[in-house]
Amino acid sequence: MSAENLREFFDAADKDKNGCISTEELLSILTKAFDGDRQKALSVANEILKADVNRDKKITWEELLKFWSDL
Ligand SMILES: [Ca+2]
Ligand SMILES: [Ca+2]
Repeated sequence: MSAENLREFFDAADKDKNGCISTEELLSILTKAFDGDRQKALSVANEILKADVNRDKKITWEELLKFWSDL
């Protein structure tokens, strides 16, 4: 995945456009991506939430980009 794809994912996930992805926003986009499979969405969300380094349950673009470039 390129940084551009990542940005698209971020913008799509950040529905209220407040500059960060909340746990709910993350679950909502993942559940949709996995055709309503909430179990799968939850397990992927748990992986992505590792990007939340300051543990405020929100992922900023900086956090996501850092997480992605460290993979
Ligand atoms: Ca948001
Ligand atoms: Ca955070």
